[in-house]
Order: sequence, then structure tokens, then C-alpha cells
Amino acid sequence: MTRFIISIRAAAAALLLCPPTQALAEADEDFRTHCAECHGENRLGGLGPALIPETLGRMRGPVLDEVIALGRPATQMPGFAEALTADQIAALTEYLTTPLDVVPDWTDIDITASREMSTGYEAADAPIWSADPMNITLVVETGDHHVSVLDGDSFEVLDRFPTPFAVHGGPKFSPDGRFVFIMSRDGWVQKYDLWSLQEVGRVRAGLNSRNIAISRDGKWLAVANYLPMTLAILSTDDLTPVKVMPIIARDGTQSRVSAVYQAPQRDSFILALKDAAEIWEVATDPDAAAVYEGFVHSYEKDMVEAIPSSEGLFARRRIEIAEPLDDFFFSDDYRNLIGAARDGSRAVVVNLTVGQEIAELPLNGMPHLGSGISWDRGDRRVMATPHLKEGKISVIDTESWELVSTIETEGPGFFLRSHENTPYFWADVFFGPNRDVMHVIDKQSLEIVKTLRPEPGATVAHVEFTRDGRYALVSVWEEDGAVIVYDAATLEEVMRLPMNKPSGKYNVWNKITFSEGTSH
Ligand code: DHE
Repeated sequence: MTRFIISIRAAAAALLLCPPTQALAEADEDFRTHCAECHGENRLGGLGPALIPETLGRMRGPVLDEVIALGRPATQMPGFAEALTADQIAALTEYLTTPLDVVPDWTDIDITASREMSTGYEAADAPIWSADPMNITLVVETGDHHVSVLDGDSFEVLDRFPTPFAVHGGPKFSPDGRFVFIMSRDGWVQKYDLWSLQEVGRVRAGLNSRNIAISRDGKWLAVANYLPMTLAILSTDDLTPVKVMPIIARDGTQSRVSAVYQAPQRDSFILALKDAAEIWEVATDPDAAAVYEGFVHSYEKDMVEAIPSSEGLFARRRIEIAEPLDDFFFSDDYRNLIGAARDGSRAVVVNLTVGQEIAELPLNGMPHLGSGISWDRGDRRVMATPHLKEGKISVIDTESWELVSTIETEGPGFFLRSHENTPYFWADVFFGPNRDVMHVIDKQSLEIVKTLRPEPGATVAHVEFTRDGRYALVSVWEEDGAVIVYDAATLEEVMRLPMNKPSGKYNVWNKITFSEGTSH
């Protein structure tokens, strides 16, 4: 089989010599014969996921030609090595990684039509299990697209349910911790009831989506979309769309939404726009204007477009900035955000109250601000961020906005995590030869106190704590992987739970209380 894959690669090279239009036309025909039934005539998904570069290019795992040839284990995707030649597979791979000529719209009508509420769903009056409802932890298993529901005390798996294909970003819990909303890169949003351990329903809110945020009152769920360029707001109750906002900057530029965040103290959603030098704030309470200190002042200076109370719910405010920022960290009070420029060379602090940039930070090496965390270091409040392109963690004072320290790590990292009740924060090394290590760092001295290497050669990443901060759960991010439970004080391994490529883990309490140790 390896020989077959090598010959696909050779065929791909040969393809470059063929007239591309001819090869792509043949691939289009092969797509219609073999793939369209499951993946949709327009490649935007059906029974199987969407096959467009926006989704495929983001996925880690086996490369596309291998999946076409050999299929995807534990899914309904069969292998086509018998039906298609190496040349055909290479052409098909190229075809699928070519952007669509026309991206269809995905309006509230399409969203409504996609809605599938589970017919057998029965809401329980109380949890049907006896665990602490505030210490439930979800594990997203990306290997076979499932979520495991863990009792955070006994670590027993209470349920393991299928999700839409390729979940990305943190699931969002309702404020009482009973329901959870999970989003896939294909734009599907799933609602699951943790009390009755049943799916409530799902809806496709976009064709290619980034993440979701829930409003403070738990009534609205915002879905940030790349395709089409919209923010879709759903009712959390029944997943119906209540508003689909096209994202168009003041100068007419259409923009993708990199991410949407809940700003609880402001009763709003904050949007990072990928292609426009604006940040948007969308009110999730008709009276949200009242909490914007200095709002009227800003309005008089034309820094904002609308007073939320004049438009009421979902009123939009634009904050104009020097260049697009697409990865945000927020100060605890949500007055300030730190955003990274797209080329990863610098970061700026934007004060959301006055709607202006107030500081610039020397953060080169692609900071991953979305994974930032904050804590008290002595009498100062600091935040830390890993970097996607350099083996370092930057620690910043959140009053003076000065760089306090740069911690050298064994490679670029993706996620940081801590908890109010632990003296350490945990930092993975997601990229490079040392992706099998996890650093444990003292929050006061900023020294690495221990470097764990639980499974040599395996990617080890992302940490979540139990509600009380006593245990740290670490993913061995492999198909035959595991969640390792560590004693967060002694740093000794307590147990291993076998899992299929576990990625993020999310504790109900830590998430609904916006624990300072988690990314928001
Ligand atoms: Fe993520 C969260 C963006 C690639 C796994 N990722 C997020 C969030 C954003 C983001 C904005 C916060 C959303 C939230 O939780 O509401 N991610 C991006 C990217 O821009 C990037 C670099 C490339 C892309 O376009 O997708 C990217 N992310 C990845 C991956 O390759 C990861 C490792 C594997 C995967 O599943 O795609 C990945 N991202 C995650 C996870 C979270 C996440 C597990 C939630 C972390 C948390 O603790 O909340």
C-alpha cells in the first residue's frame, strides 16, 4: 500500500505537467461518480463532510490522497484504491483542494431547513446520574468524532456520543451547566443535554465555521463563519436562527469572522474580523449600552456606529483599528483586549470602552492569544501566551502592558492552562521534535518546575483541571491515545483513560465561572 501512495505522489507531480483544466474536468467527473452522493453535489457536505480547502486545509491527520485511497477507519468513508488509479486519486486530491468558483449563500432559510431536532429526546427533570453536575468534564475525541462525558470525581465515562465531523474550538455550556453546544468546522452546531445524556438536535449555521459563543443570559448562540461571511445568531432553546448578520466593513469590504467571544460584563459578543480593520461588538441585551463606560463620549467622536439601545438586541458597534487583528485575549473585566496582527509580528491592546488602541506589545513569533491565561503574580496581574512559531511563552503585566518575562520552552506551544487552586500553569509543546513534552511552570517564579514526557514520541497537549483544581487532565493526542489524570500538586500520574485522539477537555464549573486558568 505504501507503494500505491508513493505512486499517487508521483502522479501528482506528473499532473503538474498535464493541462490543469483537463485533469480537473476529469476529477470533477470522478467526484460526481464516487463522492457527490455523500459529500454533496456542490462539495459542501451531506452525509459526509464538506470537501473544500477551507475545511480540508485545517485538518491534522492523514493526508487527503491517503484517505481517498484507503478510507477513514471507524467512519463510513471507504477506500477507492481499487476503483481509481493513482493518477485519478492525485487529480481528485488537487480538485478537492481547489476553492469553489462560487460559494452559495447560506441564509436563515437554509439554516432553518438544516435543523434536525432529535425525535426521541426526552428532557430529564434532574440528572440521570449521581455525579457532581458542576464537575462534569467533556473530552472531545477527534479520532472518531465523539465526545466522552466524564464524572470529574471518579473519572467514569458516563456517556460517549457522536458529534458532527471535525469539531473545533471549545464547546459552550449553558449558564446552569446543563446543556452544551458543540460546533464543527462544517458549521454544524449540536445541542446535547448533560442531564439526560441525549442529543437535543443540531443545525447547520454556516458552511465553514470558526467557533461559537453563548450570551451571558444563555439565550443566544453566536456562530462565527468564514463561509459565508456572516455571524449567525441562534436561539439556544430550539436552535432556530434569529439573526444572520452579513459582515461588511464601513468601507464595503466583506470579511470572514475569525472568532466570536462572549464578554460577560458587557452583555455582548465581540467579533474578530479576519479581512477588515474593525472589531465588532454586538449587544446581547437591549440595555447593554448602559454598561459601556464612555460610550456616549465615543459616540460623539463617531467612534461607534450605533447606540445599542437605539437598535436594541444585537445592535452592532464598530471599533476601527489600524489593521485586522484575529486572535484575542481579554482582560478579566473585558475592558481591554489584546489582539495579534495577522502576520504574527506584533500585538496591540484595544480598550473596548473608548474603542481605541492604547498600547502595542513586542510579541513576535505568532502569539496564540486565544490560549492566554491570567493570574496574580505578587501584587501584579499578569497574562501569559504561548507562541505558534517560537519555543517561548511571553508573560505580560496587564496594567503597564510591559513584557515581564520570556520563558524558553522546548518548542512552539498551542495551549496553556491553570486553575485558581494550583501554583502552576501547564504549557504544551505542540510542534516540533519535542511535541511529546508538557512543561509545568511556577506562576510566581516563572521557572519550569517539571517537564513531563508521559508517552515518548506521542503528541501531548491541552490540559483541563477538575473543578477543585486537584487533578490535571492531559491529552495524549493520538488515535490510540489517552487522557492522563495527574495529581496537580505532586505532578504524579494517577490514571490513564484510553481515548481516540483526544483534543480539548472542558470542565463545566471552570467554563461557566470563567476560571482564570482557562481560555475563554
Ligand atoms: Fe483552534 C480553540 C483558532 C488550529 C484545536 N482555535 C480555538 C479558538 C480559536 C481557534 C479562535 C477559540 C475558539 C473557542 O474556543 O471558542 N485554531 C484556530 C486557528 O486560527 C488555527 C491556528 C488554524 C485554523 O484556521 O483553524 C487553529 N485548533 C487548531 C488546530 O490545528 C487544533 C490543534 C486541532 C483541531 O481540532 O483543529 C485546534 N482550537 C483547538 C481546540 C480549541 C481551539 C482544542 C479549544 C481550546 C480550549 O481550551 O478552549
